[in-house]
Amino acid sequence: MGQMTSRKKFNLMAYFIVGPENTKGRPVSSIVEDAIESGFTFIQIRSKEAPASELIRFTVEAADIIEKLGKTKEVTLVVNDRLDIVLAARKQGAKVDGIHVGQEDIPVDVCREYLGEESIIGLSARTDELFEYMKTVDVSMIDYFGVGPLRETETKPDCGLGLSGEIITRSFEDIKKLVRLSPLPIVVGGGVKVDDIEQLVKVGADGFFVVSAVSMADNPKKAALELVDAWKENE
Ligand code: TZP
Ligand code: MG
Repeated sequence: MGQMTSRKKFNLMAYFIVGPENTKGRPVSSIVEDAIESGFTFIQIRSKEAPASELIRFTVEAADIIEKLGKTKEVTLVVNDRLDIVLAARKQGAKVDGIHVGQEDIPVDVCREYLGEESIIGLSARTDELFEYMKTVDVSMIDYFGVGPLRETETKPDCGLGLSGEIITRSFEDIKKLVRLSPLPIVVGGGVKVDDIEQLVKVGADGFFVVSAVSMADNPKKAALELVDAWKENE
């Protein structure tokens, strides 16, 4: 109603999450470049180990790559959890589009206040009582949901941890239901491999997210291309 602000456009189709702990020692920036050249549409810098100075550098480098490849309109760049890193990278002139947070992280209204109305804010949808949550959550501050895990994953062993300590994975049937219920676009990940892509398209997900399927591959560029092609072939 009379909103004067406009959110940046974004495409969740092929969403790559990466940090230095995921690359088998290869530079984060070169794998980010591989993913983008292969058609990935969304990049998230995520590290639970790297110091702030490195996180800022990875973020600035990713923004530079997106610009160099002429894809500032097609590719969205966010940082996991760290509002401070987004602000610091922006201060260095990098085009960082926003942040991805979990339920336990810095609140989305604080992110929105500091990042501004145009920024993209993603939220990991909660594991317990997910269906009820999707129907009732206040989505006024956020732009998309991250949903998972499709399978248990070593990349984030606690992903999907339910209240009684068990890992709750999401079936394709669950995702189909969530797509119907969710007031926002959803990107699905956690253990996703190329063979899952066809079904993710079929159940109506807006995109898939991966870490290891690209970052741990012997040939990340080729692995990224296979994932993107699989999506496009089934769309
Ligand atoms: N958030 C939910 S699962 C996950 C993250 C960051 C890790 C997914 O990693 P992988 O290697 O694609 O299973
Ligand atoms: Mg988090």
